[in-house]
Amino acid sequence: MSAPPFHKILIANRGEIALRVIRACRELGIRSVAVFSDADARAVHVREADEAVHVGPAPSSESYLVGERIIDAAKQAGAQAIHPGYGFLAEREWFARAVRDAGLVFVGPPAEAIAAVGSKTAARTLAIKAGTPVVPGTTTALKDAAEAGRIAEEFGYPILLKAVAGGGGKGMRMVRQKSELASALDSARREAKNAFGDDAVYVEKFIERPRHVEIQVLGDMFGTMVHLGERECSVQRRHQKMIEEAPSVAVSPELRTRMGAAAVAAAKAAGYVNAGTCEFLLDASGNFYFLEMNTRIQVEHPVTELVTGIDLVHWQLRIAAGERLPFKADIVPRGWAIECRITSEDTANGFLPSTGTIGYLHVPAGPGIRWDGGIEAGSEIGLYYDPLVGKLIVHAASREAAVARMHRALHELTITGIETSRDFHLRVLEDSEFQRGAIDIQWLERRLPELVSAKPPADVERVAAITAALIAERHRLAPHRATGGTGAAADTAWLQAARTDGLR
Ligand code: MV4
Repeated sequence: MSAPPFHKILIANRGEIALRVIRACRELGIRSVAVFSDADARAVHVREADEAVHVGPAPSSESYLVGERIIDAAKQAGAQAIHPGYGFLAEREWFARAVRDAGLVFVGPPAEAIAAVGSKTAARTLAIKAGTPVVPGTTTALKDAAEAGRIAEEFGYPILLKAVAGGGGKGMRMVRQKSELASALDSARREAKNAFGDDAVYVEKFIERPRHVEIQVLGDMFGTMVHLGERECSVQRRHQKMIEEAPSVAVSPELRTRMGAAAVAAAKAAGYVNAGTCEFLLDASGNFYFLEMNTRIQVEHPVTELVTGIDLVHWQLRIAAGERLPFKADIVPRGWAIECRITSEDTANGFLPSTGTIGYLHVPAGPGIRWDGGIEAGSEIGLYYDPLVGKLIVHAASREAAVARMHRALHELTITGIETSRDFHLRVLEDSEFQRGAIDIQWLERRLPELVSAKPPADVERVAAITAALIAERHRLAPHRATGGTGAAADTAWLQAARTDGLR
């Protein structure tokens, strides 16, 4: 085995991504240091790491977001580098700089590259210079509504007002006609100021019903930059992706080559190093437009790993340690991968966060299955952090086979103690439009009412009815006996179901 890139690193994150990085460390012979808050003292990532350092109380603003504490923990543990995962401190320019100033390696791009694409107008300017197509619009902040009006006339309505410091849809307003412009500008500014402390707003032409397609890039310190193809991320709700796949039904090999070259050019222009993602909108005519660059490992990175055979977290670590990328020819995706984000949300009740203790966890297995999770039986799911409890990822020879495999895997997945998005994902996979790949960024929200009220297949109801009858029978024979693990509340619900079904 070749020498490890580092001997010890600290992982400034929690949950599934912390575990993902810990696993990569173990494979590469690197010692891992976890950090944890009060709420995570018994979390899986803490147990699986070689060492763990407590960094504060449950709220992330007092623990996972306190850069100084985390850097101190790294120094105290003798770590050489910090992997930020995604979220938390991953895309904070000041953190990347502080890590470097502390004499440690930030496993990610240089602070300067984070800054270069952090401003959306600066990123657009860079992309244009690199020859990467961007959405028609401005590259400077708007002065006032009059200027916005002139620009809107030039590009034609509808337009989108976007926060210069933005990303993820905050501070974004669609304007269909001139009369709405002034008030939309006010509210976009207010929201941008609140979210980013900067009320600068610019204009883009609104692209109707596009897909969200992103390109994974990987660059080393010696100027080599490659793309690893696209991910289709259109299935999302309120800017939260739910299902991602690689490749995309809308991307031909020829389009992949062009989008890949455009992404590589934009990333090079930003002085980018390490793993990054260029987000594009792809319209129904096959035109693509650069939106923004994400300077982190993304939640959905596994679908790219499965179709390319390249371990992105391994390469993040090797690049950060100064290794050269060995890839020469273009990487061609093999087969099809799909990821479902399993969240602790009650999809039948407006996706309300669900809390509780995991009672039982059965993870699917068999051909082509990967589970990137951060929970186990006994894990407490609270309200302090993101509702993502795990990612179910499948790989198969074709899209059709991958859809069938994901359905089979979701069927096997059992999580008790909390509500999860598992059943909702099953309904999406059964949808004929999804099965045809006829999706765009509004598809899920358009279909949400039917998908959340869809009945489970008949066999599930039959099994439930039989179970209700058995529980009712057991209750009648021994009403005083303990309920045997299903819990008193659950038994009451089943008994009621049995009664209403006339199964007594
Ligand atoms: C757009 C757009 C349509 N036209 N820009 C949303 C978040 C941010 N990343 C950019 N976003 C959009 N920008 C133009 N000119 C539509 C969206 C958008 C979107 C983009 C990707 C994934 C999901 C989305 C959901 C709603 C709107």
